[in-house]
Amino acid sequence: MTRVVLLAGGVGGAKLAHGLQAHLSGDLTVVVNTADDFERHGLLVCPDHDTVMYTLAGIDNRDWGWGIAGETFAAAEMLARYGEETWFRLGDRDLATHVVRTMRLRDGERLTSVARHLQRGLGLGPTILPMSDEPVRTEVRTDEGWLEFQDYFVRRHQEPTVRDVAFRGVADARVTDEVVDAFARAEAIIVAPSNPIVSIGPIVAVPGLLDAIHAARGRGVPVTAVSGIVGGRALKGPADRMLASLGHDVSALGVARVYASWIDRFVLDKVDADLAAPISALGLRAIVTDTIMADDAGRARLAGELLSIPG
Ligand code: FO1
Repeated sequence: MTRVVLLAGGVGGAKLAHGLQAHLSGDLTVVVNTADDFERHGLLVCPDHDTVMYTLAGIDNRDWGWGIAGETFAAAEMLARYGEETWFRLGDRDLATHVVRTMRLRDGERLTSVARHLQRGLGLGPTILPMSDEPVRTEVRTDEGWLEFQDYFVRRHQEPTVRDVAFRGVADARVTDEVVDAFARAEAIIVAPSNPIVSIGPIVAVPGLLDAIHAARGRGVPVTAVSGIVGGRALKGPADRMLASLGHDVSALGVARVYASWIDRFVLDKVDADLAAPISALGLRAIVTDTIMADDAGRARLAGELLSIPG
């Protein structure tokens, strides 16, 4: 069975991880973005990790793309009564994840070790690895000044125009031994159709991570990226507007350009077939297919195609 490392952010990453799990289970390692992580009510919330974890555990809320299915919000109601801000909706079951995580971190455990503990609790087959154990936090510069990521994404509903992006703390972060080992053992590396700027961007900005990818590529391990932009639009989230306001082409070609220096193949949707030639001109192998993961079957289909790209 092919040992695969998937680079993933939130919703798009979770769907492809779920599709790959149908083929791989234990041979799948997901390296997740932690720059969306967020302190809330004294607890550390790791949205991209938790979305992937809940999805692989089969308990994710499919309507929202985050949180746990059948969730209740009794604690949030009580927090509001005490005057706490609850615009970042934390469900009762979800809170248990953040309580255990925060408790263990406070006792000195590394984020990677805590993540593995939570995953074992949910009986996960695949491994989800934070991109680093040190904190990295995305901030976006808008006409209202710099905003923390969740402030922009949730409280402001992604409405402000993003003029610049920063990954606070990334210079002091470093790739973990577990991530280096996963890339050293990988037989294929896949980049999920996540936001190239604020989901995949922070991951490859962690010192040492791109070195690990280049080392794998030097051993002939192919790096295959899937476009999160289809027909000029992001399937979910602000990636299209963000690419535009940061001066990128809002297309599969624009995404391919962002990744071109460290990937080998680029998978784009059929509606963008005309972009295969300019993407090939970047020195990448362009692969045109149906990249829409509308349901479980679609997730497993796309994952199966990615695992069987010849050469
Ligand atoms: N997104 C929202 O739009 N509204 C929320 O209230 C919200 C709460 C939330 C709680 C836990 C969690 O893991 C994710 C949550 N998200 C919410 C999604 C989150 O902002 C995004 O999933 C990522 O940060 C972007 O990938």
